[in-house]
Amino acid sequence: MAKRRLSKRQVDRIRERQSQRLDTSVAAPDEKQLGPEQAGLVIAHHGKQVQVETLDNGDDSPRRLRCHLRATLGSVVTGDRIVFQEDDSSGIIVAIQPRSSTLVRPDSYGKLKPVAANVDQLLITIACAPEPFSGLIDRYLAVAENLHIRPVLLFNKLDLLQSDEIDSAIANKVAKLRTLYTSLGYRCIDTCAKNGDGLDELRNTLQDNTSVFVGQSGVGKSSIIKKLLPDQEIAIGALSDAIDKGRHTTTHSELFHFPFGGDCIDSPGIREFGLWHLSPKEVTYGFIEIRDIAGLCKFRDCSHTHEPSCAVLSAVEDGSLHPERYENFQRIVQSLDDVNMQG
Ligand SMILES: Nc1nc2c(ncn2[C@@H]2O[C@H](COP(=O)(O)OP(=O)(O)OP(=O)(O)O)[C@@H](O)[C@H]2O)c(=O)[nH]1
Ligand SMILES: [Mg+2]
Ligand SMILES: [Zn+2]
Repeated sequence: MAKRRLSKRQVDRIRERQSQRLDTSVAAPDEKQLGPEQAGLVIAHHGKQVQVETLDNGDDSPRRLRCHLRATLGSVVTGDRIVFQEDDSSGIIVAIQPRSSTLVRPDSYGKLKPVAANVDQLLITIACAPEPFSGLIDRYLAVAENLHIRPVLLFNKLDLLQSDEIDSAIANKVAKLRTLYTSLGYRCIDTCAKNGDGLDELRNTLQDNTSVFVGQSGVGKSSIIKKLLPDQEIAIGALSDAIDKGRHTTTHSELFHFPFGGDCIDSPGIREFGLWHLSPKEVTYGFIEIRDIAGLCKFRDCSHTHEPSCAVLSAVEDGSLHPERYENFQRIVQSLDDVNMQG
C-alpha cells in the first residue's frame, strides 16, 4: 500500500467533517499530551481494541499500535483510513476518512454491522464441504454489484472434489454452480489451500487490489490466505467445528499485506446473509441478467411473478434465465417485504 502523508488542509477538512458529529459533552482527552495527527490504516477491530498501522511514517517502515476510539466517532472497520494521535503507549482515533466502499452485514439482531472498508474485490469462497448454496452466493453477488466492487468466485478444496470422499451429488452441484456463474460472466478460480493448486492464478487476481474473503464458515478462507502468507499467524479451524457446532474460527476481520502487492481482509464465516439494507430496485440491479431485462416488462411495477408480458418470466420459460437465479431473486425480494411488514 502506498504511504501517504496527509496535507494540513486534508486533515482540517476531515476534522471539520467529524467535528460536526462530535458530542462536546463527552470529555475530550487532554490534547496537549497527544502527538500530532497522523494517517493510519485499521488492520483489525475487535471489541474496543483497534489495531492501527501508520501510513505516513516517512522513510521508516510502518508501525503498528493499539488505538482507542473517540466515543462519538461512529464505528471504524478493518480497512478504514483514519487520523490518529499518539500518546505514550497507544493512540486515539480522531477522524475517519471517507470510504470508497463499505461491506456491511446484519448481525443476529438485524442491525447493520460493517465488515470491511475500502475494498475493491469480493472473493466469494465456496467449497464442496461445507455444501454450497446458490442463495448465499447470489446474495454476495448482489451486494458486490451494488457496491460496484468486482466479485470473484473461489472454488476451494479442489483436492476433495477430485477424491471419492465427496458425495457425487455434491460434486455435481459444485460443477453446475461453476458452469452457471461462468456463463453469467463471473470469474471463477479453482484453488486448493491444501496443496497450493490454483494459487498462481489467485495471486494474479489479488495483486495490487484490496480484496475481502467472504463465505460460509469452514470453506477455507483463512487457509488460502495462510498458504499465500506462510509466516503470518492465522487461525485455521477444524472442519467438524465449523459444520457441526456452527463455530467460526475467524472471529474478526483482519487485514494482511501481500509481498507481491495488494492487501486482503479475512472475515468471519457466515451462515446467512440478509439483504434488508437493499431496496427491491437494488436487488434487481444485483442480478445482472435480470437487471438487463426487467425494464422490458409490460408493467413498470411488474413483480415478475404472474403479470402478462413479463420479460423475466418469459426468460425463465425460454431457458435464458436460470430457474435457480430466478428463485433466489424472488426469495430475496420476498424477504424485504417480510421485514417491511414487521417494521
Ligand atoms: N482438503 C482440504 N481441506 C481444506 C482446504 N482448505 C481448507 N481446508 C480445511 O478446511 C477447514 C476450515 O478451514 P479455515 O481456513 O479455518 O476456514 P474458514 O473459511 O476460514 O472458516 P471461518 O474462519 O470459520 O469462517 C480446515 O480444517 C482446513 O484445513 C483444501 O483446499 N482442501
Ligand atoms: Mg477463517
Ligand atoms: Zn416482469
